[in-house]
Amino acid sequence: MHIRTFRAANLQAALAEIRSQMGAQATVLHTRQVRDGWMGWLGRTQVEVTAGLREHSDRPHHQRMPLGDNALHRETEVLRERLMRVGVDDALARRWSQRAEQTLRADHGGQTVAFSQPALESTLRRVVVADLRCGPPIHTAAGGRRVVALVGPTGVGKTTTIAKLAAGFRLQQQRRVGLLTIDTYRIAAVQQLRAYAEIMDLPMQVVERPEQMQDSLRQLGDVDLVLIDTAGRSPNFGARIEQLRVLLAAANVDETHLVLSATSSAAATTRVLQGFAPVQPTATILTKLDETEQTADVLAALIGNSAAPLSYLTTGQQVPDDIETGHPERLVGTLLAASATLPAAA
Ligand SMILES: Nc1nc2c(ncn2[C@@H]2O[C@H](COP(=O)(O)OP(=O)(O)OP(=O)(O)O)[C@@H](O)[C@H]2O)c(=O)[nH]1
Ligand SMILES: [Mg+2]
Repeated sequence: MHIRTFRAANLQAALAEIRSQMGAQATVLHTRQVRDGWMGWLGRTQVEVTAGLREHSDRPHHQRMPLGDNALHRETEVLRERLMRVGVDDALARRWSQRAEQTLRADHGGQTVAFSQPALESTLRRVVVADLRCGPPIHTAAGGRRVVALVGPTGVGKTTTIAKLAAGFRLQQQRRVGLLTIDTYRIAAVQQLRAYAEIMDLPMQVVERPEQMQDSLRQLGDVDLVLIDTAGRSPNFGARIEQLRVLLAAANVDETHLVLSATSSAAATTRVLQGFAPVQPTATILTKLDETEQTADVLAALIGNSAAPLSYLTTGQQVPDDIETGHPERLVGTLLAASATLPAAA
């Protein structure tokens, strides 16, 4: 296979260059945004596209996915390029846009289809929604105690999200909520949670060792929901993850929500999902959606790693307001809105 890398001001220009130099049978292997200039400073953003051209002997002709695929409708091709411009990788952009086209055709059951970006966008939402699992929010019942832990890397918003959840359950659903922290590494971490407990008048316990857990849970009293805050862990330190697993097992947790920041790269998100697998997360919380319009990376990592269903999304620092239950439409909407603000494909 011949492989070449092209840089251009935008994806359209790069694709045109690839077509003219390698022909319509070239396949896009990889795209990324790069900056020229010294160490990326003071430079312009450019698109770097790596394209390949297979030899005749590489694989049968009918398996090729040529760049100028006639199989896709022109508008579908535009949608695919929009998705790639906001960071969706080539394979996923192709799969999503193809399925959006197929869904649109199926909707019309053999009738003539009016292809347009809005029509394709609305079927794309359904395609992505089917890929991205969303789960129910925490279920509490008066009189039945639910124990829920939030785990994840440092600084992703675990404690803030616990405060939002506690306020929502206490103030809106009139549930009795208790807080418990096993984050005893930093005094400030305990104080941070204690401040919320005091403002909301909630019982709180601090647990250092697994053998203290059951006693501390009892001391929280007759609560409907226990929210457990944990120390941020690097997914690379298996021993720390194991300590966490043992503490959560001692609490007999009903649900473990893995907290991820929407601002993380696909590779970092994948590392977190894999590193935290031993604690067997039952749900995923995506935070800091207000800080980024680029949700492609995190969406691809969630789908690619079959992450536990999305339970909540958080959208700012304000306690208790900036939290919503997980719904994929918001994430897809963000993705499409970002792609709409970029120059339209020719
Ligand atoms: N923009 C934005 N900031 C958030 C959001 N959630 C939390 N934060 C901020 O992120 C920072 C870290 O939040 P914490 O709740 O302390 O994070 P943590 O995961 O408990 O951190 P460690 O306990 O140190 O691991 C704080 O400044 C929060 O206000 C969010 O949805 N959007
Ligand atoms: Mg914390």
